[in-house]
Amino acid sequence: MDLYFSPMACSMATRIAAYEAGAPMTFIRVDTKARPKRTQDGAPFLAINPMGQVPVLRAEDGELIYENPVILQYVADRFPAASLIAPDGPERRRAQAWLGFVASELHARTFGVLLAASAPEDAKALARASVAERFAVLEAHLAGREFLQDRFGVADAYLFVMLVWARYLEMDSAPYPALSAYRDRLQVRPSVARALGEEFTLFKAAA
Ligand SMILES: N[C@@H](CCC(=O)N[C@@H](CS)C(=O)NCC(=O)O)C(=O)O
Repeated sequence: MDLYFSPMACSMATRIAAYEAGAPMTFIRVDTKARPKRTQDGAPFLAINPMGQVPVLRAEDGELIYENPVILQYVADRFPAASLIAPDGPERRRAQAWLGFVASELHARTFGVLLAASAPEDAKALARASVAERFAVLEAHLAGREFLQDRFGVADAYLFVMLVWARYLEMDSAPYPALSAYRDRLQVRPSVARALGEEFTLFKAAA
């Protein structure tokens, strides 16, 4: 399996899932800031993903798989021994709901705007209000819980990336003690610590 990634981008969630599952994976870095966008070997990235976005996963049979929730479920299903998502049923649907929540309510609707240098200030203000509402939902959900569901899963990996971005943006974590404790717990999990350490090193070297 090949993962097209950029350091500290949302693709880090799939790296975490791979480490968690012991999945053999080759990591191919993409420069999404370059024009035209290209992989570390200079290959045109738009030929791999016309959207120009990471992550993209190339499965062993060559299939190209797009979109975080789909890629994360693919890795979880491909390595069932790691129990990164429940089989079909109510628990699976709850995991899919969390993946959808992170993808749309946090990633696209809020952090996508807050991290976009070109976004106007009023759009950013709206995004900040939106993230506060959604973090309040997470705070209530995570009080007294270790993970989003009964055990660590791919939705936790994806949410962790959002919480790293929140810290990078210097968002005040004081109103969210349960969410902050959850982030700190995940951060010392071996798969997460390894992925974060490796990607942060790459990110800093490029800055
Ligand atoms: N809907 C996509 C969003 C992916 C996405 O936003 N990727 C960002 C990095 S976190 C990216 O590649 N940005 C570069 C760009 O859009 O030019 C998914 O879930 O996979």
